Amino acid sequence: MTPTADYEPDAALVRAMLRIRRVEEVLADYYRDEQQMRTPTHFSIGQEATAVGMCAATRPGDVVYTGHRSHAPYLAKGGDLQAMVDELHGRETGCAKGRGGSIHLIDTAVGFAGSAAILGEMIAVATGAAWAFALRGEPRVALTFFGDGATEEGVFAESLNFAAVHRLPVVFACENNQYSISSPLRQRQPVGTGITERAAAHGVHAVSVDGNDVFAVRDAGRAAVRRCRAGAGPVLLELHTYRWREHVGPGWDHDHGYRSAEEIDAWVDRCPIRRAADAVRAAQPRIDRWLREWDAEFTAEIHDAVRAAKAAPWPSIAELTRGAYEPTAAAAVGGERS
Ligand SMILES: Cc1ncc(C[n+]2csc(CCOP(=O)(O)OP(=O)(O)O)c2C)c(N)n1
Repeated sequence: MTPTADYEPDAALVRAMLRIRRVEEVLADYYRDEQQMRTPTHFSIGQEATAVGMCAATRPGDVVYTGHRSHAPYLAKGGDLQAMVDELHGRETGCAKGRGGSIHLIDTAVGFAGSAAILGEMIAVATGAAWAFALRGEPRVALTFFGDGATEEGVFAESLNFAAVHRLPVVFACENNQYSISSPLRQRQPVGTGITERAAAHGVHAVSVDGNDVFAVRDAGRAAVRRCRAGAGPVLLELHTYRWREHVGPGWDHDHGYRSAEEIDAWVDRCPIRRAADAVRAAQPRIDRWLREWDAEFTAEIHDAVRAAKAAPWPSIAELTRGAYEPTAAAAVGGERS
């Protein structure tokens, strides 16, 4: 892949979003057609600006955590594509050695510290990482992504409280796509009690941002990260965006009944990639040619990665069970029960 440094910074963000879009779209097709990826898979198609804008605001020493919607932040932070695709195929060469699947991505070499399936879990883990940075006096920031649904877990309130009390360098990036699976936010929370307001009530500096505007996200992310590094305490950014595909899996869900086809189409019209390309076109007239070239480059890259993943070795049973639990301990538990 051509280093993004070869393009000026704004175009590099368009490129990063397009790469995630193309990777996920091609993966979705394979997932549907071949059934080779035996892992629940939550795509971020339509939400690319949140991951790309926020990760662009971080430095290499900063760490990023996410929940189940993990591919986009993993790739935006520089996670290894082949290791992710291998992981989705359950291979030994996967970033979690084939044990974790889509929801358990990790690439510590680039600061992608991990993703996990338990809703809200990584909010606490990121807060803990930020606490460690603060205790050691390291000028590092922890960034955690989560959805609007995760803000309804108790751990969200506990983490914000702890981070505010200790003025921790943690950025809470809430990707508010309005739905927790099929439940709309407007039916889950009383009118007038937004996520930004709830964060502010915990003493956390909170800002509402257009999450489909990658430049607005990057700028808000930079301000948040700067604030954290200056010791001014945590920041929550509520990034308003929208998931185009079904909650989990590769398909569209216009006919599932919990949201209208018109609503989905209206958000597709607010495509973050097209908006960003439109914004840079005046200063960068070559953007349309680049988009075509990048599209071909990323399409080839992801097809190659899937081919390589299918040829990669499966983990051995010994490797898969190593560290999971000790058979002797399991036998002892079984013995007690009988
Ligand atoms: C503790 C816990 N409860 C329930 C679930 C099941 N679950 C998985 S994703 C999800 C909805 C998440 O919605 P949101 O946080 O808004 O993220 P989004 O999927 O919209 O990105 C739920 C309820 C879970 N994984 N963990």
